[in-house]
Amino acid sequence: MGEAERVSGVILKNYSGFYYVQTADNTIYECKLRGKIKDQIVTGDRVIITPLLQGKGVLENLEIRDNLLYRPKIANVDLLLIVMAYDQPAPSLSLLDRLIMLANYNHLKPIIILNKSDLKAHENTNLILDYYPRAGFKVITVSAYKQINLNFIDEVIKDKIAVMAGPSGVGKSSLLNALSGKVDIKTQTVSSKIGRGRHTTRHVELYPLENGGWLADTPGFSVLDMPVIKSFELSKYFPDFEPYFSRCRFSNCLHNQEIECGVKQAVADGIILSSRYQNYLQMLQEVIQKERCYK
Ligand SMILES: Nc1nc2c(ncn2[C@@H]2O[C@H](COP(=O)(O)OP(=O)(O)OP(=O)(O)O)[C@@H](O)[C@H]2O)c(=O)[nH]1
Ligand SMILES: [Mg+2]
Ligand SMILES: [Zn+2]
Repeated sequence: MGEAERVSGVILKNYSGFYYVQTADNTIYECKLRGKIKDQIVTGDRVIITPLLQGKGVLENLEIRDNLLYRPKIANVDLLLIVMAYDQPAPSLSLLDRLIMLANYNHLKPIIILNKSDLKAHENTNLILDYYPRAGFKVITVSAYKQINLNFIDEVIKDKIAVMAGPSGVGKSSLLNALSGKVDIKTQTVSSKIGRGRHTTRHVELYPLENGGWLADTPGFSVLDMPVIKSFELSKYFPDFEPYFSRCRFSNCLHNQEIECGVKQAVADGIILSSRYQNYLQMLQEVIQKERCYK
């Protein structure tokens, strides 16, 4: 018998010494590492394997990564699905704006998912529905519970790797269950939660979706600290502010105390959502503090 064909695949998870690799024909192989590989292999990595009998395989090589997120540790992520609920819990605009900033900083495309569309919209939900699509963000309203509009999420994820982020109880695990159809991921009722930071979901695993593409249910960006950047760079991660930069008098305007600021004018004119600008100022303070520490 000749040498087995090598094929490429994606790491779905790494569990007790085995790597679970999905190949183009949708087979999942349980792989051991070929001894010589030195790189750490993480979920999302594209790899080359040699399939053996009975779903086993040998992981031969790691292909070049597009990117690597550290928390959770996952490679080649394209999209950040920022999940909020119509209500229960009410959407947090500050968390939303922070996650959008972090997605842009990490070169991930942010997609806003408003789940629980079967409930009456909270006023913050109406603000999101009104402002964010106008500001150039993709907003998808769904109900995991009533299976409404889930195909829109399938369409954006197609052939891409997406991770979810959002507060506890918005329905991330429920969405993954509804989208993947095959896997049973633990969900938890809001009322049974005790305090903050208790997550049902801890491991990093990619779930293949029916139409292609992968979704990870993880605590998402568990670290929401601002990155170490120059304070005047922060606003470049606010794409909806950008059209107004040319009207700022100073080229390194922080859009804070300066006179003649296009961004502040756009807020005053009701073009930029004022909560979004307030959240920018909050993040700016954190960036400035970090800037001082790292000087
Ligand atoms: N009304 C309604 N409730 C939903 C919907 N989707 C999820 N829920 C409920 O919301 C609660 C929380 O859902 P989960 O899927 O556990 O939420 P999660 O975002 O994964 O929460 P963590 O894992 O704690 O981060 C559960 O009681 C779900 O049944 C929906 O579309 N409509
Ligand atoms: Mg969950
Ligand atoms: Zn300005």
